[in-house]
Amino acid sequence: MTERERRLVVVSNRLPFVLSPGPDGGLVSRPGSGGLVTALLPVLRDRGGVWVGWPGITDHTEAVDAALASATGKAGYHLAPVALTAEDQAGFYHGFSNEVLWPLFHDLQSLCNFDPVYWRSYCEVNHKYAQVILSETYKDDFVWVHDYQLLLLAAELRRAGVTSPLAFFLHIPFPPLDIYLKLPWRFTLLRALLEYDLIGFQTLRDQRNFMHCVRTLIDDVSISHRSSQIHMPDGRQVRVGSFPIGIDAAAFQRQARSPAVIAAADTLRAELPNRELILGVDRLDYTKGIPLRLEAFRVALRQFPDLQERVTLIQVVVPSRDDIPQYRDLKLRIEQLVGEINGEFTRPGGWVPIHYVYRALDRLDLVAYYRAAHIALVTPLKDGMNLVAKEFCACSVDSDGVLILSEFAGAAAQLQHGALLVNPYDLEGTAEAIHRACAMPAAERRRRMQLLRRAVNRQSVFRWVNGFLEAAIASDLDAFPLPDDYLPSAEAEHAYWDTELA
Ligand code: GDG
Repeated sequence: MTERERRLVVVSNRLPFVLSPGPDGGLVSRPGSGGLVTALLPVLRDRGGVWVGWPGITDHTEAVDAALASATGKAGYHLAPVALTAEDQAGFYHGFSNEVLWPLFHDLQSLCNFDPVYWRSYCEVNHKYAQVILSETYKDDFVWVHDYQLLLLAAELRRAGVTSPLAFFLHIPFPPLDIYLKLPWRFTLLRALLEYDLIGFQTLRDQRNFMHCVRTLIDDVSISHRSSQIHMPDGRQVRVGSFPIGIDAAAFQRQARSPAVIAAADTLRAELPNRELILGVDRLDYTKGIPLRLEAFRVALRQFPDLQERVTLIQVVVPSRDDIPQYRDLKLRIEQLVGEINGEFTRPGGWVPIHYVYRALDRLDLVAYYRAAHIALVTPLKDGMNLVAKEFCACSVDSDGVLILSEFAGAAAQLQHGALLVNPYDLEGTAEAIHRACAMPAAERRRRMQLLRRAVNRQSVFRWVNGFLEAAIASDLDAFPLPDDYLPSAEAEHAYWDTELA
């Protein structure tokens, strides 16, 4: 391709579009406009941009190309699909990404399946993404790669001769050295990451873990500037930073105040009158700590009988990765616990302690749950950030909600002053936090929630994009300016994960 104005090239596992069968036998596309897409859209449109990713369908047919061509027209930026076979998906995505990197990076190495076949598939598929980038981009485009599925992409691009700046953001945690060391491909992977020019993490915790691994495992580099620059033997500098992702808080707030949400939230509260509503919303994932949360809730009901008939836990679990055995087992464990707890405490008057919802909600219903809930129980065992915690705060427009948050969620770094922090492994500690939240005086709720809402508003997803791109510019002499009208947009209507990075 010939040279022209530098564009932004976003690369993620999935394209921000969902393709599904249309009425005429073809495919129709539904855009994703969740937080990340909403925030990147102005930049992609202004500079001209490309989004590279898998379209979500393994049979790559002309119908896929046609649906994407039409989606490109509507999106205002170019969609470049990476064609993956079912075998690729099995080895690269379900295998190496979700049975090796996902559990390992969440400190759960006993759940890892270090199958060498998975690793080979991961290498091959990263190569495929690189091929699409090479054919779809110009020499000076700025490439921003997202997440753990694409750790090797920069190394693949460098091998093909790419010299332009490459940036990477990891949405999940980076593990401590002693856990990272378990990875059979630890040196190759770390060296590959060092082919990026800017590496962004969610929190300082992750950044420090990464630097500790580099310092210990890579002997021909030197580290300076308070651990934020790595000097490579070939003279290159790799910059490292933490960029906590945010949400489009204004859009959530606006929707939480809409008549449709108010009506739906009123209905929810009316169906469960005089109850303190505690909400959990999670993808079906063992990192989210759902079984321990349910156990903590059981301990709370046993140790604080005043909570009985006063609280209802609404636990929404959104189906995810159910072709992986651990996820199927997790679902059974959750259902068993819900059954046990409801069996133990349900009373003839109609009180059922846990309302269990196993499906994806549409955005309006999700926001209505956030608005109706008095308490959010967000207790992951480890989480890169956790957007549910932030969305709950944005939707608590009357400032009367209480956030109970795991200290192992990345979000705890920003929300620690307003939230009740808990160790999710400490059942009695979490039970006490539930009791404390239920008994919390209105003035304290308000004070805490106002702190939380300020933090969530301040650290929006727009600020995140801005901060990341500014850091990228600093490592690059050619400026990559943001559009003048870079502002939060009004809409973010679709599910976040199923259209973006899942
Ligand atoms: C990864 C990292 C990091 C949930 N239920 C429904 C629904 N959701 C939306 C929420 C939220 C998103 O899904 C979940 O985001 P999380 O951050 O909580 O978790 P992951 O999916 O694991 O995301 C995480 C994130 O990347 C971003 O960097 O924070 O740590 O693991 O936005 O609103 N959306 C709809 N229906 C539901 O039922 N529509």
